[in-house]
Amino acid sequence: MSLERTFAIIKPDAVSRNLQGEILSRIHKAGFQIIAMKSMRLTKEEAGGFYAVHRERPFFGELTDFMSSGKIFAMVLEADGAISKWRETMGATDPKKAAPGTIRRDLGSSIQMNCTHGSDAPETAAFEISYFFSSMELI
Ligand code: 3AN
Repeated sequence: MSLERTFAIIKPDAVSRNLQGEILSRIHKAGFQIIAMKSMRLTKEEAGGFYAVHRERPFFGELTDFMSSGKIFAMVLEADGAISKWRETMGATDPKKAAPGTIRRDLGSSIQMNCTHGSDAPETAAFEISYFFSSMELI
């Protein structure tokens, strides 16, 4: 497997519950390097641009309200096979269906409030990283 970068978010539900330390610890234990990280609060429009692929989905309004409801931590993670490795570390979208020991199973409360985001493919990782970080922040 080759060295790869993925994009991750610690979502507002996790930040409001002060779970960022616990999640960062799991990121390090899983073997990722944190290449870049910033905390910020998205506007609804910025959240909509990020989740543009979901624009037609019935939950889009709810999703963008939630993602702009509080602070997030946006990160770029690096590891061998980082994209699939981070999705395995997070677990399935629905915490009830996520494997034991994953972030979403252990800490998530619903499909929406599932603590973390991770890119699902190299193309989405490239788009998502560039949506949040400039090339100078990724050195
Ligand atoms: P994942 O984040 O696991 O890749 P996606 O891309 O299917 O999942 O969905 C993006 C985000 O949209 C999820 N993380 C979740 O917060 C939200 N979401 C997905 N499905 C639903 C749903 N049925 N109801 C409410 N929110 C949803």
